[in-house]
Amino acid sequence: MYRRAALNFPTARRLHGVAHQQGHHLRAPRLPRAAIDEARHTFADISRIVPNLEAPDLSYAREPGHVHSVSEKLQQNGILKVTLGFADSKSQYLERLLWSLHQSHGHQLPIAHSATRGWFWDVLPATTSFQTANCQARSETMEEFPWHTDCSYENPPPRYFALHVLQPDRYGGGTLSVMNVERLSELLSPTTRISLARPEYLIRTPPEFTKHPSQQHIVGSLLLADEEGRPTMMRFREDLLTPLSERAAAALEELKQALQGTEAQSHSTLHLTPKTLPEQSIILIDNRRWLHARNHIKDPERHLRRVRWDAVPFPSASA
Ligand SMILES: O=C(O)CCC(=O)C(=O)O
Ligand SMILES: [Fe+2]
Repeated sequence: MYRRAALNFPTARRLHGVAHQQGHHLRAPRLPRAAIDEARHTFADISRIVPNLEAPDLSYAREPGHVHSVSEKLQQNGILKVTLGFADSKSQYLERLLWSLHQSHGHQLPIAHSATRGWFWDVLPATTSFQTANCQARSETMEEFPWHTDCSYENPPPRYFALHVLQPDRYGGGTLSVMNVERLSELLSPTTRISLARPEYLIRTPPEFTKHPSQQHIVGSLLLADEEGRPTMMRFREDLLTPLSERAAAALEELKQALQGTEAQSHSTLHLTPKTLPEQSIILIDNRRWLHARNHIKDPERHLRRVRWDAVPFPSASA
């Protein structure tokens, strides 16, 4: 049976509940302003959910204690921020960190994007020179990206990705938002959760990423439970999906509604503005436990560098 999430951050609902009980025996229950604010903004209190580690210099990428903390936070929270104390225009810290995670914590190394680009991909609006010959990828536009996981069409998809902020958007656009899958799934009906976990979805590969002409899609599920049976993992990118049964279609519809609803906003979403993610910061994310989206870019020089690693199977998939 589905159990309620045992997350280590309080939920707004729980706080509201406590407030209600406390006020019950008072004639005119009045909550201190701060408590109301806290209840309303609990999930949005980014620093409590996204741990921050400092890396004052490049040597930290190989420092066992630091690397251990990165691995541990990724496992616990599925998201963390590293604040670099130095300029790193070539993302050497990330490169070395990924080697360390591979050597000491069993992470698979990234798959190279192409012979010329190696592990890294520049998320940067481009007009003329594209990173894949003559083909503009979505990440080279200024468009918004709706909620998605990265490489949902890959088998196996990467478990983690990181974005190194080289130039935040200076004009208020390009905000990266993240949504916790476990909390999102709490908003879905049990029937929908069961349907989303069935391998009844066709997931197309976008043409610019087709590696083998024979493999232009996979068939699999969208939602996956962890060892304890909690639906904590998802792969999703709406424009690539075709449901293969009626129940799959109905479940997808409910998921789409939930993603657009205000409850998902307050219950499970964080907005990582440049204040949270300034230049020289890196956000590392569990691609299965958090969906992400970004709004329209306003600064043509906004520049993030992306890497994805640790490809592991999303079990219900069948090719
Ligand atoms: O630009 C961003 O903030 C996110 C980009 C992204 O989601 C992607 O490249 O897959
Ligand atoms: Fe993405």
